[in-house]
Formats: sequence, structure tokens, C-alpha cells
Amino acid sequence: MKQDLILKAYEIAKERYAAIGVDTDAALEKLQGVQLSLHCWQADDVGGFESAGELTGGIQATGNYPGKARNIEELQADIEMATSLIPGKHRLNLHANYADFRQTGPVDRDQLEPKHFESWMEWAEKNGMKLDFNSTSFSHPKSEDLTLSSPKEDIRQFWVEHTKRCRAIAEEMGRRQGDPAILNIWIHDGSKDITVNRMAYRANLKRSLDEILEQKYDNMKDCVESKVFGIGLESYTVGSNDFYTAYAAKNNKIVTLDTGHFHPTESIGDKISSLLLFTPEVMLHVSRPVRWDSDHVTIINDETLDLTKEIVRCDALDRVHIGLDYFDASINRIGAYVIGSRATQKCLLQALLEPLTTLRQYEAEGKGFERLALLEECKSLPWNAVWDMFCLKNNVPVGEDYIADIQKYEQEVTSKRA
Ligand code: RNT
Ligand code: ZN
Repeated sequence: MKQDLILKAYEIAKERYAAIGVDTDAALEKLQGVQLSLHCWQADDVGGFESAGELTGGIQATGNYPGKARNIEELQADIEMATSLIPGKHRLNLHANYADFRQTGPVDRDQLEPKHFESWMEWAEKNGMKLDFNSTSFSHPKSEDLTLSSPKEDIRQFWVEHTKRCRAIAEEMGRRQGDPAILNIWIHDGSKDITVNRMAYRANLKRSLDEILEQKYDNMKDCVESKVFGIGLESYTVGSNDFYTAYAAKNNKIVTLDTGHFHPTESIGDKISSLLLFTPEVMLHVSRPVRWDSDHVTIINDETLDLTKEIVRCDALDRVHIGLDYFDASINRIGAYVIGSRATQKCLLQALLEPLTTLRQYEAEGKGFERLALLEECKSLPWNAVWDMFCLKNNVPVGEDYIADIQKYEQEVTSKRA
């Protein structure tokens, strides 16, 4: 798109927003400060590079679009490509099953150490990306229906040790990057059919978490992620929303809200203000559930807008970490990264452009019509001109121009992967 057109459109939008008391330059500056935590697992369908084993743990990436990353070099190249098309600076959210064993030789998950992520830390530093981290309880021979909640002491201990080591790795990442790495704990533990031991498994999980979290660290933060069900684990999930909300509130830990992990009409946005009154921060896994926890690519929709508006209305940009978590294997995977990241940023920008002062004044005065009218008008204000300006400023393609870049990368790189 022509630069002078973008600049002209921005000037007009700036004036239009100023008329309702919104400073577009300030919104751009705030958006610039938001770092998304990009999930490393979109480009290889959550496979990781430990072994060629199947994906387990009740999650599934559907589709077989050609070109998925087959090793760490390819994954890194794909992430570099994706981030070159996403405005701003972002973080990378690594999973424990993406360890690099090329220098050290392979070890089992209860033996992982920071050195197994050395090459990732070096790569991240070179690329100006900070890291976050996730323990991996799935896709492993010891990954039974129950892991941290297992009544089998050897299985439970194995996963306790794994998760402790993941915290130590996150601590090292955080120390090196001078900014805490966030360690997310999601386990699939649950039961396909009716269980008569709900309490026992939850008590085991509580005990495991207490053991795991005993060691205090300064350069990492812990968060726990609930869900409703997994595939093949439909009747019971040990780490439910109630379980982790209570655990986090009591232990001053962070809750991860995955937008696919709730009942279909539940508002994830509505949870932010409640959590932030009782827990230090919130981690998000932004995704797009379609009929179930399907992990479709995030787009601009009511749910994502509702979520980003709540973050801004709670004045909580510095307490909410925005991670992405979708994995679509049916379309170009790098394109999926770019669509979902840019959509999340576009939703945030719309949130930052709300005339909150006026809206709140209306509300205080009991002016319900005026509040609804202004909310409605905001939907068609020229936020897209501000977005184009953001892309221009960040030297990334404006509008649909990135489609061609992804097609070119597909032609030259990913289509050549057998
Ligand atoms: C699964 C959870 C979890 C995973 C990643 C790969 O339902 O959302 O966050 O997607 O650990
Ligand atoms: Zn998630």
C-alpha cells in the first residue's frame, strides 16, 4: 500500500478519534509495548523433536497441510519468518518437548536441564525475543491418563521431577534475559468415564504442586492452566477451573485462561477482573474454539474483543500476559501464526481506542442510552487506519500484503519439505 495514503488516512483517523477524546498516538505507543508470547507449537502441530511419537494428552491438531517444521532449524526459520510479518517485539513460548539434544545427547524428561535449551536461549537472544516455558506431560510413554495426580507413586514422582526441572529451566531463561520467564503448567490428567475418586486425584495433584512449587525462584513465574475436558478424557478433569483458581488464589500463583477451556457461552473477558483481585497476574492462551476446544486460529471476533477490552478497561496491560495457543494443521502454518497474532493485536488496538472516560462518565450519570450508542459507534470508527500506521511504523507489510510474502516462503521453503 502507498505510504502517503496510509499517512493521510491516519491523520484523518487521528482527528476523528480526538473528537471523542481519544489520543491515537498514545494508543499506538501502548500497543508497541505489548509483547505477545508466541507459541512455538503452531509450526509443527505440537510434535516437538524428542521422538516421532504421536500427540497424546487429549489434544489434537487436525489437517495435513504440507510443509510442517521437521526439526529445530526449520521451526526457528518459520518463527523468524512469522515474526518478520508481525508488528512489534514478541516473546517465544517454548514447550519442554522442544529440547535440543544435538550437543548433549537425549535425556528423559525427568533429567532435563537448562543446557538442553541452551541453543534456544542463544537463538532467542540473537533474535531479540524473550522466552516463556511450558512443562510437557503429554506424548510420552509415562504419560498415562493421570500424571501429577497419579496414585502410582513412581509415575507421580517422575512428573513432579519433570515439572521441578522445568521451573529450573525457566529460572535460567529468566535470569539470562533479565525478565522473568513464565512457566505454564498444564496437565491433561482426567478420566474418560465416570470416576469415583475425584477427591483422591485432586488431593494428589495438590500435593504434587506443593512439592513442585516449594523451591522459590526470582526469575520465573508459575502459572496453572485448567480445562473442561480432553479427547478421551471427557468425564473428569483433575485440574479444573475451580481447582486451579482456588489453588492460585491461596498460593499467590497465576492462572492461565485458555479461551478454549470453558463452557461455550462463558465470557473469558469477564474473568480478568475477578482473578486480578485475588491473584497477582493473569496469563492468557488466546485461541478460537469452534464448537469445542478446537484450537482454530485466533481471529477478530466478539470473544477476542471482549477479552482485550476487559484487559484495557481493568487497566491491566502490565498484569496480563498474552500468550497464543492454537494449532491448525489444515492451512499454511506460518500464515496461521501471522493471522492470529495480528488479529490479537488488532483487537487490543480497538480496546485501546475506546473513549473510556466518556463511557464511564455516562455510566456514572445513569445514561444507558448514551453509553450504548457510543459503544456502538466505536465499532465503525477508523481503527483500521491506526492499525495500518502501526504496521508502517514497525516496517511490516500493511493490510493483505503479507499474503504474498507467505506464498513466497511457501514456494521457496516449506513446499520443499517432504
Ligand atoms: C491444552 C492446553 C495447552 C496446550 C499446550 C500445547 O488443551 O491448551 O496449553 O495447548 O500445552
Ligand atoms: Zn492452552
